[in-house]
Amino acid sequence: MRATEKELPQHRASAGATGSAGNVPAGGKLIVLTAPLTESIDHAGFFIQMALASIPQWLEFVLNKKYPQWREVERNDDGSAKYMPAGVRVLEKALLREYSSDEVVACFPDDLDKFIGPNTRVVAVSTHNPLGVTFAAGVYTSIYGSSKEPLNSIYSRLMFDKIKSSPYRKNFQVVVGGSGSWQITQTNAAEELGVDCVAEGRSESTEALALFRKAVAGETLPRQMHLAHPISRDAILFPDKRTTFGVVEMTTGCGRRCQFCLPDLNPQIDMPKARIMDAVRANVRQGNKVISLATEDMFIWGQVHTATPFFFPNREALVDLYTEIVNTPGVESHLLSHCTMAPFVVDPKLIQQLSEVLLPKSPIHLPLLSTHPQKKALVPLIGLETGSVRMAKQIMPSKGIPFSIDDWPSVVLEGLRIANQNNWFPMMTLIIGNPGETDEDTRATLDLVYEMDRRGLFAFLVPSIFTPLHDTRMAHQTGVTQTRQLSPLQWQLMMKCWKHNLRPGQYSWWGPMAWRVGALLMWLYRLRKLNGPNFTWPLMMFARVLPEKFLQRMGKIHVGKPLDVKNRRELLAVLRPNYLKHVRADSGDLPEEVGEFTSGSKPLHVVASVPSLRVMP
Ligand code: B12
Ligand code: SF4
Repeated sequence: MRATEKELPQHRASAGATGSAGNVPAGGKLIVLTAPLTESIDHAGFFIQMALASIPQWLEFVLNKKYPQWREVERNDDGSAKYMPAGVRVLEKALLREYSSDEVVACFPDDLDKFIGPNTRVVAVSTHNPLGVTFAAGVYTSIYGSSKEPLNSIYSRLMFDKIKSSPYRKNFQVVVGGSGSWQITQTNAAEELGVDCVAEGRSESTEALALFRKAVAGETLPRQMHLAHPISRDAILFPDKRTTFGVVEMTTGCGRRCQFCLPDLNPQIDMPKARIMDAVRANVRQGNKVISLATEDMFIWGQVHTATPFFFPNREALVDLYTEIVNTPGVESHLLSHCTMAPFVVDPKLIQQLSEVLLPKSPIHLPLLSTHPQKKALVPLIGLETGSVRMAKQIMPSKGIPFSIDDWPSVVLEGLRIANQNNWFPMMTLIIGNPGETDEDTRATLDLVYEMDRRGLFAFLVPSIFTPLHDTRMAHQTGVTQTRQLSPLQWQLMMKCWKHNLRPGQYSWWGPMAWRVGALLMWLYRLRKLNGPNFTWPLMMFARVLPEKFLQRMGKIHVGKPLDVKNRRELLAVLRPNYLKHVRADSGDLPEEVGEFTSGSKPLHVVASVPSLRVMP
């Protein structure tokens, strides 16, 4: 049973006394916010967090060797965290509408003891991927390990154990939120982790404040709760404290309506430029040198709810926003988050202009790929998902709009050509084992990957196993659930992607040999037992034990066949007139007859020029 408010010490009365961490009240803080260490660290770029989310514990030594200081975090004078994931910061801001800054603190898990005291009523945890059961994360640990849990999950559990074992545990309730909180409900892990309430949704909502009020009053919280998403730009809160990687929200929602996608279910909102800039400046003021705008698709910003469809990017607005961000004094580097492929084909000039603005501030160097004088590169995350048009029609019919999904492979290859020409080398995710996926679908995706290689195009291909995300349109569908269920072709696709990723490394004399020997040793030592017989020949292909043509003749692999691909001009030529009118004439390749299309008997005059010159406020 929980203590009632009467039994609890008066938290406000204790605000003056100081405890062990700087000016922390001896009775602890009323509301303590935290997030797993592996989601809060702010150095070495995005990749380190993605690695922590994907590798098992026994491979931690690799990270320790490469980044010996990865666990070292910075604190403010009072012991609170200098930076925290953006989700924690927004929650903190939401709470500060009702509670004073003496009552709320955001700290790293190691410092929880300093802030949790007899006065503490809520410990609120923000999670991104606490149990590693999401796509791309779980799959790699299960390929490599007996422990199926990625490092991220190990560190999350350590944090939950620490909260659970607090001597004041009976005085407070544990609330978990954030984009990964669903993993706790879906795996029924709340009790084991000591979580009282999983609150999914946004902390700006009135429900969120009501929830905290209840917890502060000592009332028992519901096990699960939904917090509404703001529907207007003005209702979104922007943190004025430093965020991990300088993450500042740029948009919510997407609009392309992929069936498996969770963020797409949120309202499509693009944030006002002035508020984005305030958050950028706040980060810089507090010592952040890196900024990253969080979005599902950066290209919709400036084109949400305008007269132009959102899939025709607002070139001027985007270039203006990014120019101002990277030119903000103190911003030394800028990282891209997510985007989509079709805009590369729609407006190559935008890509060229953004490259000029963003490349000098990109911290990513790809010496073997980039033509930039300092070998800088831009690496946004883009969903490729499948090369099979049949499968794409089922799971993501609007992924390539304004282009038809029938042209998806062409959109991917043309988009990637334009990207690579401008030193963008995206990280592209693929889903393996979609519900109803046939060998023919996997062959089609392999054809696309082989075609990339044939054309000398490059993206980091990150295959993952289909994970039904709760509430999505595919939430109740089942595909492949374990790596052992993968067919030989699905394994080949997985290994072909990784072979493709290593292509730049093959230019060195030692690269091919190191990978070949390493892969074979791993297979002999562990992987053949873990992953079963379907893994064997794809591994041999990856390790280049035998030439691919030879393996094909043996009937062990499928060597992708050349694809008949439309170029940009051909893609534009089949665009619907009401879409074509939004394509910018200065980006070239427009059909000759543009300007006069015939719609029935009536000629329709089309200005293929500036779709929208709206620059965002
Ligand atoms: C930036 C980002 C990253 C960055 C930085 C992450 C960081 N630690 O700051 C990087 C690239 C490192 C990253 C990595 C990964 N990411 Co990520 N990432 C994002 C992105 C684009 C923005 C996140 C963000 O900061 N949003 C802005 C803040 C304000 O929103 P928020 O966190 O959701 O917080 C709000 C609410 O959730 C709520 N809230 C948050 N915490 C709490 C706590 C409580 C108690 C309450 C009540 C409410 C609450 O209030 C906030 C505001 O209202 C999102 C997509 C998106 N648009 O959300 C994907 C996203 C969250 N990532 C995703 C994934 C899959 C990953 C990886 C697993 C990918 C991988 N395989 O490597 C890793 C995991 C990393 C890790 N350490 O766990 C998925 C999550 C899917 C899931 N969990 O089921 C998303 C949704 C992308 C997608 N399209 O699918 N990511
Ligand atoms: S394009 Fe990406 S963010 Fe948009 S709906 Fe599809 S998967 Fe979701």
